[in-house]
Amino acid sequence: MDIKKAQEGLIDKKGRRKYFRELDPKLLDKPPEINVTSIKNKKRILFIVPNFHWIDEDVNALWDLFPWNLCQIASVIEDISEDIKIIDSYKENLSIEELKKQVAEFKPDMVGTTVLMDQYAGVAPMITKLVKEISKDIITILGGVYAMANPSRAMKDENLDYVVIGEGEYTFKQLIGFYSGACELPERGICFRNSKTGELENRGHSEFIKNLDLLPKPAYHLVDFLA
Ligand code: B12
Repeated sequence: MDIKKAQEGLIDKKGRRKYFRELDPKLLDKPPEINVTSIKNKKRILFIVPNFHWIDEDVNALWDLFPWNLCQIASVIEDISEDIKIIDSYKENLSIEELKKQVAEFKPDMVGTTVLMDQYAGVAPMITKLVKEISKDIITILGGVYAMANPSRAMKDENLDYVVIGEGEYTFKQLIGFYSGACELPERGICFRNSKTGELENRGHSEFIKNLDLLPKPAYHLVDFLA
Protein backbone atom coordinates (compact mmCIF):
# COMPACT_ATOMS: atom_id res chain seq x y z
CA MET A 1 0.00 0.00 0.00
CA ASP A 2 1.20 3.51 -0.80
CA ILE A 3 1.03 5.05 2.69
CA LYS A 4 1.57 8.62 1.43
CA LYS A 5 -1.36 8.31 -0.98
CA ALA A 6 -3.57 6.80 1.67
CA GLN A 7 -2.70 9.69 4.01
CA GLU A 8 -3.42 12.28 1.35
CA GLY A 9 -6.95 10.94 1.14
CA LEU A 10 -7.40 11.62 4.84
CA ILE A 11 -6.33 15.26 4.78
CA ASP A 12 -8.41 18.08 3.31
CA LYS A 13 -7.09 21.17 1.47
CA LYS A 14 -6.73 23.11 4.75
CA GLY A 15 -4.52 20.36 6.14
CA ARG A 16 -7.22 19.16 8.53
CA ARG A 17 -7.89 15.51 9.07
CA LYS A 18 -11.06 14.49 7.26
CA TYR A 19 -12.75 13.00 10.30
CA PHE A 20 -12.56 16.38 12.00
CA ARG A 21 -14.05 18.07 8.95
CA GLU A 22 -16.83 15.51 8.99
CA LEU A 23 -17.73 16.67 12.49
CA ASP A 24 -18.63 19.97 10.77
CA PRO A 25 -17.38 21.80 13.88
CA LYS A 26 -19.41 24.78 15.03
CA LEU A 27 -19.30 26.83 18.20
CA LEU A 28 -22.27 27.39 20.46
CA ASP A 29 -22.31 31.03 21.53
CA LYS A 30 -25.39 30.96 23.69
CA PRO A 31 -27.62 28.23 25.14
CA PRO A 32 -30.70 27.21 23.10
CA GLU A 33 -33.93 29.01 23.96
CA ILE A 34 -36.31 26.79 25.89
CA ASN A 35 -39.47 28.15 27.48
CA VAL A 36 -39.01 26.35 30.79
CA THR A 37 -41.77 28.29 32.57
CA SER A 38 -44.36 26.96 30.10
CA ILE A 39 -43.76 23.35 31.19
CA LYS A 40 -46.65 21.91 33.21
CA ASN A 41 -45.31 18.45 33.99
CA LYS A 42 -41.57 18.37 34.37
CA LYS A 43 -39.76 15.10 33.71
CA ARG A 44 -38.01 12.82 36.17
CA ILE A 45 -34.47 12.26 34.93
CA LEU A 46 -32.28 9.34 35.89
CA PHE A 47 -28.61 9.01 34.95
CA ILE A 48 -26.88 5.65 35.16
CA VAL A 49 -23.24 4.66 35.25
CA PRO A 50 -23.18 0.98 34.22
CA ASN A 51 -21.30 -1.54 36.28
CA PHE A 52 -18.49 -2.50 33.94
CA HIS A 53 -17.91 -5.69 35.91
CA TRP A 54 -21.07 -7.08 34.28
CA ILE A 55 -18.86 -7.72 31.25
CA ASP A 56 -15.26 -7.26 32.40
CA GLU A 57 -13.40 -8.64 35.37
CA ASP A 58 -10.11 -7.06 34.21
CA VAL A 59 -8.41 -5.20 37.08
CA ASN A 60 -7.74 -2.34 34.65
CA ALA A 61 -11.43 -1.59 34.83
CA LEU A 62 -11.05 -0.72 38.52
CA TRP A 63 -10.86 3.05 38.23
CA ASP A 64 -12.23 4.74 41.31
CA LEU A 65 -13.69 7.78 39.61
CA PHE A 66 -16.96 9.61 39.99
CA PRO A 67 -19.22 10.63 37.07
CA TRP A 68 -18.34 14.31 36.74
CA ASN A 69 -19.69 14.29 33.18
CA LEU A 70 -23.17 13.46 34.47
CA CYS A 71 -22.84 16.01 37.32
CA GLN A 72 -22.01 18.60 34.66
CA ILE A 73 -25.08 17.79 32.57
CA ALA A 74 -27.27 17.56 35.68
CA SER A 75 -26.42 21.13 36.71
CA VAL A 76 -27.59 22.43 33.32
CA ILE A 77 -30.91 20.57 33.38
CA GLU A 78 -31.87 21.29 36.99
CA ASP A 79 -34.37 24.03 36.08
CA ILE A 80 -36.14 21.91 33.44
CA SER A 81 -36.47 18.70 35.46
CA GLU A 82 -38.80 17.56 38.23
CA ASP A 83 -36.14 15.44 39.90
CA ILE A 84 -32.66 14.21 38.94
CA LYS A 85 -30.84 11.16 40.26
CA ILE A 86 -27.50 9.58 39.42
CA ILE A 87 -27.07 5.86 40.10
CA ASP A 88 -23.43 4.82 39.96
CA SER A 89 -23.87 1.07 39.69
CA TYR A 90 -20.13 0.70 39.10
CA LYS A 91 -19.15 2.32 42.36
CA GLU A 92 -21.95 0.54 44.26
CA ASN A 93 -21.13 -2.73 42.42
CA LEU A 94 -24.85 -3.26 41.78
CA SER A 95 -26.16 -6.35 40.02
CA ILE A 96 -28.58 -5.89 37.11
CA GLU A 97 -31.49 -6.90 39.39
CA GLU A 98 -30.43 -4.47 42.14
CA LEU A 99 -30.17 -1.66 39.60
CA LYS A 100 -33.54 -2.56 38.07
CA LYS A 101 -35.16 -2.31 41.52
CA GLN A 102 -33.68 1.17 42.07
CA VAL A 103 -34.77 2.34 38.60
CA ALA A 104 -38.34 1.10 39.19
CA GLU A 105 -38.42 2.87 42.57
CA PHE A 106 -37.34 6.22 41.09
CA LYS A 107 -39.97 6.05 38.29
CA PRO A 108 -38.00 8.02 35.67
CA ASP A 109 -39.43 9.50 32.47
CA MET A 110 -36.01 9.55 30.81
CA VAL A 111 -32.89 7.49 31.50
CA GLY A 112 -29.48 8.68 30.34
CA THR A 113 -26.54 6.26 30.42
CA THR A 114 -22.88 7.10 29.96
CA VAL A 115 -20.29 4.74 28.43
CA LEU A 116 -16.79 6.15 28.24
CA MET A 117 -15.13 3.80 25.80
CA ASP A 118 -15.67 1.12 23.16
CA GLN A 119 -14.28 -1.50 25.50
CA TYR A 120 -17.50 -1.25 27.51
CA ALA A 121 -19.99 -1.03 24.63
CA GLY A 122 -21.70 -4.23 25.78
CA VAL A 123 -23.07 -2.70 28.99
CA ALA A 124 -25.29 -0.16 27.21
CA PRO A 125 -27.92 -2.66 25.92
CA MET A 126 -28.01 -4.30 29.37
CA ILE A 127 -29.22 -1.01 30.82
CA THR A 128 -31.74 -0.17 28.08
CA LYS A 129 -33.21 -3.70 28.30
CA LEU A 130 -33.86 -3.47 32.03
CA VAL A 131 -35.30 0.02 31.64
CA LYS A 132 -37.72 -0.95 28.85
CA GLU A 133 -38.75 -4.03 30.85
CA ILE A 134 -39.92 -1.60 33.55
CA SER A 135 -41.78 0.55 31.00
CA LYS A 136 -41.63 0.95 27.23
CA ASP A 137 -42.58 4.63 27.76
CA ILE A 138 -39.26 5.54 29.42
CA ILE A 139 -37.05 7.33 26.88
CA THR A 140 -33.52 5.90 26.78
CA ILE A 141 -30.49 7.99 25.87
CA LEU A 142 -26.84 7.02 25.54
CA GLY A 143 -23.90 9.42 25.63
CA GLY A 144 -20.13 9.34 26.06
CA VAL A 145 -17.18 8.59 23.81
CA TYR A 146 -18.37 5.10 22.80
CA ALA A 147 -21.78 6.30 21.64
CA MET A 148 -20.56 9.43 19.88
CA ALA A 149 -17.88 7.47 18.01
CA ASN A 150 -20.26 4.65 17.03
CA PRO A 151 -23.82 6.05 16.86
CA SER A 152 -25.13 3.60 14.23
CA ARG A 153 -23.69 0.63 16.07
CA ALA A 154 -25.15 1.83 19.36
CA MET A 155 -28.56 2.37 17.73
CA LYS A 156 -28.69 -1.31 16.66
CA ASP A 157 -29.98 -1.75 20.21
CA GLU A 158 -33.74 -1.60 19.65
CA ASN A 159 -34.28 -0.49 23.27
CA LEU A 160 -32.21 2.65 22.71
CA ASP A 161 -34.10 5.76 21.60
CA TYR A 162 -31.31 8.36 21.23
CA VAL A 163 -27.56 8.67 21.02
CA VAL A 164 -26.21 12.07 22.04
CA ILE A 165 -23.20 12.96 19.90
CA GLY A 166 -20.74 15.41 21.45
CA GLU A 167 -21.04 17.59 24.53
CA GLY A 168 -24.35 16.68 26.10
CA GLU A 169 -25.26 19.63 28.32
CA TYR A 170 -27.54 21.59 25.97
CA THR A 171 -28.40 18.74 23.61
CA PHE A 172 -29.84 16.75 26.49
CA LYS A 173 -31.60 19.81 27.87
CA GLN A 174 -33.30 20.27 24.49
CA LEU A 175 -34.28 16.60 24.40
CA ILE A 176 -35.95 17.00 27.79
CA GLY A 177 -37.51 20.25 26.52
CA PHE A 178 -38.88 18.41 23.48
CA TYR A 179 -40.53 15.70 25.58
CA SER A 180 -41.86 18.42 27.90
CA GLY A 181 -43.45 20.27 24.94
CA ALA A 182 -41.21 23.32 25.32
CA CYS A 183 -39.04 23.17 22.17
CA GLU A 184 -38.18 21.23 19.04
CA LEU A 185 -35.72 18.35 18.89
CA PRO A 186 -32.09 19.54 18.80
CA GLU A 187 -30.89 20.34 15.29
CA ARG A 188 -27.50 18.78 15.97
CA GLY A 189 -26.00 16.25 18.34
CA ILE A 190 -28.51 13.39 18.17
CA CYS A 191 -28.97 10.10 16.34
CA PHE A 192 -32.39 8.41 16.49
CA ARG A 193 -34.93 6.39 14.51
CA ASN A 194 -37.15 8.69 12.49
CA SER A 195 -40.70 7.63 13.42
CA LYS A 196 -42.03 8.41 9.91
CA THR A 197 -39.36 6.70 7.80
CA GLY A 198 -38.09 4.16 10.35
CA GLU A 199 -34.59 5.09 9.14
CA LEU A 200 -31.74 6.22 11.39
CA GLU A 201 -31.39 9.98 11.41
CA ASN A 202 -27.94 11.19 12.40
CA ARG A 203 -27.88 14.95 12.98
CA GLY A 204 -24.11 15.05 13.45
CA HIS A 205 -21.89 16.33 16.21
CA SER A 206 -23.30 18.94 18.61
CA GLU A 207 -21.87 22.44 18.63
CA PHE A 208 -18.83 22.87 20.87
CA ILE A 209 -19.71 25.04 23.86
CA LYS A 210 -17.64 28.18 23.27
CA ASN A 211 -17.27 29.46 26.80
CA LEU A 212 -17.15 26.64 29.32
CA ASP A 213 -16.86 29.21 32.14
CA LEU A 214 -20.53 30.04 31.60
CA LEU A 215 -21.63 26.54 32.59
CA PRO A 216 -22.97 26.20 36.12
CA LYS A 217 -20.94 24.41 38.76
CA PRO A 218 -21.37 20.62 38.35
CA ALA A 219 -24.12 19.15 40.55
CA TYR A 220 -21.70 17.32 42.78
CA HIS A 221 -24.37 17.04 45.48
CA LEU A 222 -25.90 14.21 43.40
CA VAL A 223 -22.93 11.91 44.04
CA ASP A 224 -21.45 10.63 47.28
CA PHE A 225 -17.72 11.35 47.04
CA LEU A 226 -16.78 9.73 50.29
CA ALA A 227 -18.75 6.47 49.96
C1 B12 B 1 -9.95 11.23 31.56
C2 B12 B 1 -9.72 10.06 30.63
C3 B12 B 1 -9.27 8.88 31.19
C4 B12 B 1 -9.07 8.73 32.70
C5 B12 B 1 -10.41 8.46 33.38
C6 B12 B 1 -11.24 7.39 32.72
C7 B12 B 1 -12.55 7.12 33.39
N1 B12 B 1 -12.87 5.82 33.51
O1 B12 B 1 -13.28 8.01 33.77
C8 B12 B 1 -8.07 7.56 32.77
C9 B12 B 1 -6.68 8.13 32.83
C10 B12 B 1 -8.25 6.62 33.96
C11 B12 B 1 -8.29 6.89 31.41
C12 B12 B 1 -7.91 5.62 31.13
C13 B12 B 1 -8.16 4.98 29.91
N2 B12 B 1 -8.61 5.57 28.77
CO1 B12 B 1 -9.26 7.39 28.69
N3 B12 B 1 -9.73 9.16 28.40
C14 B12 B 1 -9.92 10.16 29.22
C15 B12 B 1 -10.27 11.42 28.39
C16 B12 B 1 -8.97 12.23 28.22
C17 B12 B 1 -11.32 12.36 28.94
C18 B12 B 1 -12.65 11.73 29.35
C19 B12 B 1 -13.45 12.74 30.13
O2 B12 B 1 -13.62 12.59 31.32
N4 B12 B 1 -13.92 13.79 29.49
C20 B12 B 1 -14.67 14.87 30.14
C21 B12 B 1 -16.14 14.52 30.27
C22 B12 B 1 -16.91 15.70 30.85
O3 B12 B 1 -16.59 14.27 28.95
P1 B12 B 1 -17.41 12.99 28.52
O4 B12 B 1 -17.30 11.89 29.50
O5 B12 B 1 -17.14 12.69 27.09
O6 B12 B 1 -18.93 13.52 28.65
C23 B12 B 1 -19.49 14.47 27.78
C24 B12 B 1 -20.11 13.86 26.51
O7 B12 B 1 -19.53 12.64 26.11
C25 B12 B 1 -21.56 13.70 26.83
N5 B12 B 1 -21.99 12.53 27.60
C26 B12 B 1 -21.28 11.60 28.24
N6 B12 B 1 -22.10 10.72 28.84
C27 B12 B 1 -23.36 11.11 28.60
C28 B12 B 1 -24.59 10.57 28.97
C29 B12 B 1 -25.75 11.19 28.54
C30 B12 B 1 -27.06 10.64 28.96
C31 B12 B 1 -25.69 12.35 27.72
C32 B12 B 1 -26.92 13.02 27.29
C33 B12 B 1 -24.46 12.89 27.34
C34 B12 B 1 -23.31 12.27 27.78
O8 B12 B 1 -21.81 14.84 27.63
C35 B12 B 1 -20.68 15.04 28.53
C36 B12 B 1 -20.56 16.51 28.85
O9 B12 B 1 -20.40 17.27 27.70
C37 B12 B 1 -10.74 10.78 27.05
C38 B12 B 1 -10.52 11.63 25.81
C39 B12 B 1 -11.67 12.59 25.60
N7 B12 B 1 -11.34 13.78 25.10
O10 B12 B 1 -12.84 12.31 25.85
C40 B12 B 1 -9.92 9.48 27.00
C41 B12 B 1 -10.51 8.26 26.32
C42 B12 B 1 -11.96 8.10 26.72
N8 B12 B 1 -9.75 7.16 26.89
C43 B12 B 1 -9.53 6.19 26.05
C44 B12 B 1 -8.84 4.99 26.39
C45 B12 B 1 -8.55 4.05 25.23
C46 B12 B 1 -8.46 4.70 27.71
C47 B12 B 1 -7.77 3.42 28.21
C48 B12 B 1 -8.40 2.12 27.67
C49 B12 B 1 -6.30 3.55 27.88
C50 B12 B 1 -5.51 2.25 28.20
N9 B12 B 1 -5.07 1.60 27.15
O11 B12 B 1 -5.38 1.90 29.35
C51 B12 B 1 -7.91 3.52 29.74
C52 B12 B 1 -9.11 2.69 30.24
C53 B12 B 1 -9.49 2.99 31.64
C54 B12 B 1 -10.70 2.26 32.11
N10 B12 B 1 -10.67 0.94 32.15
O12 B12 B 1 -11.68 2.91 32.43
C55 B12 B 1 -10.07 6.52 24.67
C56 B12 B 1 -11.33 5.71 24.33
C57 B12 B 1 -11.40 5.41 22.86
C58 B12 B 1 -12.66 4.69 22.51
N11 B12 B 1 -13.27 5.09 21.39
O13 B12 B 1 -13.08 3.80 23.18
C59 B12 B 1 -10.27 8.08 24.77
C60 B12 B 1 -11.42 8.63 23.91
C61 B12 B 1 -8.93 8.73 24.34
C62 B12 B 1 -8.61 8.49 22.89
N12 B12 B 1 -8.90 9.46 22.02
O14 B12 B 1 -8.10 7.47 22.51
N13 B12 B 1 -8.92 7.73 30.54
